[in-house]
Amino acid sequence: MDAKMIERAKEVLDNNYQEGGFTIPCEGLYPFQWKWDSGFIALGFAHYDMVKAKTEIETLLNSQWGNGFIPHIVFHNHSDSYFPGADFHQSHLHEQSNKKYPSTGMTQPPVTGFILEKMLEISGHSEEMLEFVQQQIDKVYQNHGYFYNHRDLENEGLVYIYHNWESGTDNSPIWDDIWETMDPPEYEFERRDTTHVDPAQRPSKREYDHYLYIIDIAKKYHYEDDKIATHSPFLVLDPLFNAILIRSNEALIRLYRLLGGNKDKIDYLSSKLSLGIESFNNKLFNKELGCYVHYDLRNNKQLPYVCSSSFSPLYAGVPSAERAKTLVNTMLERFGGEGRYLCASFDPTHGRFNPRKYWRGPVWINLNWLLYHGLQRYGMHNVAKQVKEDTIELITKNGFYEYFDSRKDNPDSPQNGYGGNNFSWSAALLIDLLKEKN
Ligand code: 2M8
Repeated sequence: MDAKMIERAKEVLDNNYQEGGFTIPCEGLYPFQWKWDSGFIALGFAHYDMVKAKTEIETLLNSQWGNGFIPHIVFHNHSDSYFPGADFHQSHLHEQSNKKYPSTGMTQPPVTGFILEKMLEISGHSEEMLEFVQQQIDKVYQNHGYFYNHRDLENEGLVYIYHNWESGTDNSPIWDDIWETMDPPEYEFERRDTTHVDPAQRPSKREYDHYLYIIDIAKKYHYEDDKIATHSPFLVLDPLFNAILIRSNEALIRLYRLLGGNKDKIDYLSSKLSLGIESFNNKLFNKELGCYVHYDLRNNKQLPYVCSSSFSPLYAGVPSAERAKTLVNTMLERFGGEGRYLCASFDPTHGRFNPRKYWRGPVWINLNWLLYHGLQRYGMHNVAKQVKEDTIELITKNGFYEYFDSRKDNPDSPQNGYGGNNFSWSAALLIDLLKEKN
């Protein structure tokens, strides 16, 4: 069975691979290269086609801007099947943007650091792969430098995001609180996503108005970070984004040690890492909820909601052993139980939970993959095993969907897979989970 699933997963990835040397998340719905998708995709390829895995990373890093920024979407190709495209985002407005590769002017969680380390592991620490790491690592380092130089307003080792699309968890109910502080104009535009996917599984038109409005503000200031920090109504410390940055710092430190030399870079990353962990625990932990939460910098307050990102700091070694137990209790109490797959993307006990809609409740494979490894890191092998088995079962029963219903007996439909089908990171991460040597 595993072998058959791996073959099917490879087919999904190979079909989504494009001539330009990058892989689309899925046909129609997402026709370009996305930053964090590309990392997970490279991890899947690394198990059977290292050339494609390396190309995926190289292609993404080629789109880097002069200031170290790496965009969330790179428009390598033309496609009318997605809105908003290159014409709307206008990355050329930023002085240091990459004029060869049109892109968005926002970013996404920086997974590339830990992905490079994973690729090296999978290659069996081959000379060839080490050489590849040597060629690419400084670009990733510069990307981290960009975050600490431009996105860490309080110099606390935590970086902000200025748009929900930067979080990766695009229409999480957490953002509802921020939408309440805004009143964007009604935009006129043609949605493309809802021509590929049932609108009940996608964000609303009004939510898109907010998304577009924040981009318009950033464009007005030519995507300059200090102006965005002053004017964007959305300015958030996201636990998932910061956990990924810290985990990638850790990977870069280990990789630089392997390569030898680079003492300044190792020292820099180490100081940001320890500062980040300390601030994370002071600022983003919510005792009443027993987990990490988002922090709204614009209004100086925590956003007190539990979502799958709340547990992601496990992956970066942020909590103490005791705090990690608290986190897992919170996860099991609210998200677990007989009738549920782990781990819903938003608190199933909360009124804003929606089991079918995008990031407002369904299970996402990339979050499960991060949680699985985070739980392993803390020696919580039973819960980790459950997350892994649930992930495999969801894909095996339903197919390579983008997201899944967490209810085992779904009263709405026997089909628990939603959003796009033949979705790349669901395939890539399934390969990684099944190939893992236990
Ligand atoms: C989704 O986001 C894009 C915008 O970036 C969209 O809805 O159009 C998110 O799930 C995001 O995390 C993901 O990277 C992207 C492509 O899979 O799709």
